Amino acid sequence: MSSLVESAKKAFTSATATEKVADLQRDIQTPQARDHLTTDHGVKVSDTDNWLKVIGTGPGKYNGPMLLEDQIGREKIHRFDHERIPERVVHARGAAAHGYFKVYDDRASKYSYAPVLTDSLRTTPVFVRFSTVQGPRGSADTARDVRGFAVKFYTEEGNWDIVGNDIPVFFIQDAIKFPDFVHAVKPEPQNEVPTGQSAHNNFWDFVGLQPESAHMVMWVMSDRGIPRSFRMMQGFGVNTYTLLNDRGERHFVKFHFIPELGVHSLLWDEALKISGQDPDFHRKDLNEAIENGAYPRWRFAIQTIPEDREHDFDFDILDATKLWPEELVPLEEIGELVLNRVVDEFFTETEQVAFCTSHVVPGIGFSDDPLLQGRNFSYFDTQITRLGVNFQELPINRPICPVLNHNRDGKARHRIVKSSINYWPNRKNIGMPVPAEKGGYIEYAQRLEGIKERARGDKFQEHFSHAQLFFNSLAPYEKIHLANAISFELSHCEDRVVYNSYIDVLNNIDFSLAKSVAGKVGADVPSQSGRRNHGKKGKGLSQTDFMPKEPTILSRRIAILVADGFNEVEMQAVRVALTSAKAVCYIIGPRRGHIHPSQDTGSGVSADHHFEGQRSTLFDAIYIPSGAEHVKALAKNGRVIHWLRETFGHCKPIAAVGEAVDFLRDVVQLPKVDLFAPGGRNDQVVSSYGVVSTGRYSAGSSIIADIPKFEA
Ligand code: HDD
Repeated sequence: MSSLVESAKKAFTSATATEKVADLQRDIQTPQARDHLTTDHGVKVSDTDNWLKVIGTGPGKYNGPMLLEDQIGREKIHRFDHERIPERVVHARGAAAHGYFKVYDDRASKYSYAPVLTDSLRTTPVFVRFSTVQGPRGSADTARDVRGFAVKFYTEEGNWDIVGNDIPVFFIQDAIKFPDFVHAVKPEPQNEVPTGQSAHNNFWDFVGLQPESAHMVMWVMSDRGIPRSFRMMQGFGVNTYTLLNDRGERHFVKFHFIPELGVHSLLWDEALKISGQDPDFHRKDLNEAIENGAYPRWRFAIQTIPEDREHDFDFDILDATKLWPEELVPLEEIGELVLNRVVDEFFTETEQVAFCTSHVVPGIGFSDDPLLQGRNFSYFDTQITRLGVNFQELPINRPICPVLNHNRDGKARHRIVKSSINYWPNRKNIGMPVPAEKGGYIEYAQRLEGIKERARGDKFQEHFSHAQLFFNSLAPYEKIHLANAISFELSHCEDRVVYNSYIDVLNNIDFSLAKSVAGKVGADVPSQSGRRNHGKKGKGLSQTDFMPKEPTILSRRIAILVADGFNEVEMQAVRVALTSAKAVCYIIGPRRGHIHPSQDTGSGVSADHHFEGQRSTLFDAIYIPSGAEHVKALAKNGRVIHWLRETFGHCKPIAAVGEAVDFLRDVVQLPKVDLFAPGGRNDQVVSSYGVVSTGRYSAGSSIIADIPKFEA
């Protein structure tokens, strides 16, 4: 490691430092006050506001024509004209962060000799980019969609990329179908509608005719399609990879990331509203959590199958539309992924990061999964279009280990190799660089026999058994959400052929689901089941299987509604209790500015926002302190009443004390108001209810509104 990198590394606190962060310091510029502007060729610029022009010299100064000879003006405009690069053809909208990966011990060494998976003394730097799939760069974060979960591990043996999603299966089995799938889900070609949505004829037409999509469609239409936060999603490598151990044995493997905070979603009504109210909701949430020290964390797990058991299952383990049920192939947790540093510049890091499924390191390999093999071509190719052939030299993409070979030239080459030799073997045969004798990437010697054919294996023909397994495993309210989501989408399809065709697909999964959706969207209601539902359920499919061990409000956003005359002593006590449990509190008042407390209770607070400046959808819970005057003022404000009714409707906790309880019952008219604590005494609020858990995920205390039951 260079001394420059060493010294840059020291500049970081241990919480955020990784070798990659230090490596990036080589390219980070931090302008200081009164630094000079220069051109790109380094010449100081004294005026960047006026183009060089002819100034008339008649009576008074007047503007004459601008002069093309102004090389400074031209450079500024030319550089601007070329600022955009092609956005990703899918997953265009995303947000990313730096962090690290660590394994607990060497238990995975029975599967792999890759040190990143086995050496517990190592901390491997990572860069993780989350994304939506359908929408363009400027689309809203909370669209119903799959979320990308792409992890770049900067290992000492080279970069390893897991380019995964928040859903463990995929829409298609064979990479050759990807362009059709993407054309179908993207906005329609004649009018470029809709943006950031799959609710249109072409998508449902395609998936209706392509039953291999059935399983994945169930996941996307479930609550998984509208996560509360990137930090509350699972990540999956999706494809089947392989691990090679030092005895030369090979295992098939699936990769999983399990969020520490549990798996949580928005409600559809929230997601729709947030799309307009704060389209950057998820990217802000990621940064807010990291900046508040609530570092997003995932446990990393693997599922492995020894090579000789490949054909032991009633599904093909290389089929990406199938999962490996945990009952058959248990998860082994071997490490953790932590994100602890926001990016410094969006374009150079988040936009220019280039993931390739083909980037693996010794000890990790591919399988014959036909989706993965196609992906291994596609990603490298797409990066050349987006970023140029030297994309791996860009700071965010370059490995932390040495890179040296005889690849040369191409657009935007940065590295300068000082050598007369750019081929192998060479007459001098003196090295610089030679093939590695040890530690090189070794392909597994796989025995193959078969007939060259455009076809798919027999087990690739069955499409509904895992879709049924997923559906059966959902909690009753999750099933309702799923049926409502499909009904929403199909009601945006005008073509009767399209929505009728999808009812046939649903009827192969579950008769009652098909009937309920058909009834809603005006399709032909099936009179009998298309296929018997096998009735089996699986572990780890419902989000309810991922509750954190202890209920937590870590990083949850809590709005404290106040008006002049609130009880500050009580409010501050509750706020301290909430923030010490690591929730993030915001004061919302009638104006952004000073809010006066009731007499003798304090000196007042400064509101972070006013009632019209935010919406309830952007918070996980609300707390209203006591105070007669303040409650009277809140009661006169229609927006406040809307905040509270909406919060209640979205099944979120509402805490109220003293007069605020009566206000909720009499003015806001929330049902079940008898469940609110009579409250009022500060010690009661703080000591008994110091930790206000978010009710949707774990029933809280009696100052929290009851959670309405989901009913069909
Ligand atoms: Fe893909 C991007 C995930 C199938 C071709 N894909 C992309 C990204 C993610 C995934 C997370 C964004 C990476 C980033 O943040 O830059 N893709 C998946 C998963 C798949 C999958 C989990 C199924 C298992 N993808 C898939 C297939 C193909 C592609 C079958 C082509 C044959 N994907 C691409 C791409 C993208 C991409 C066109 C667009 C931008 C990019 O690669 O860098 O090459």
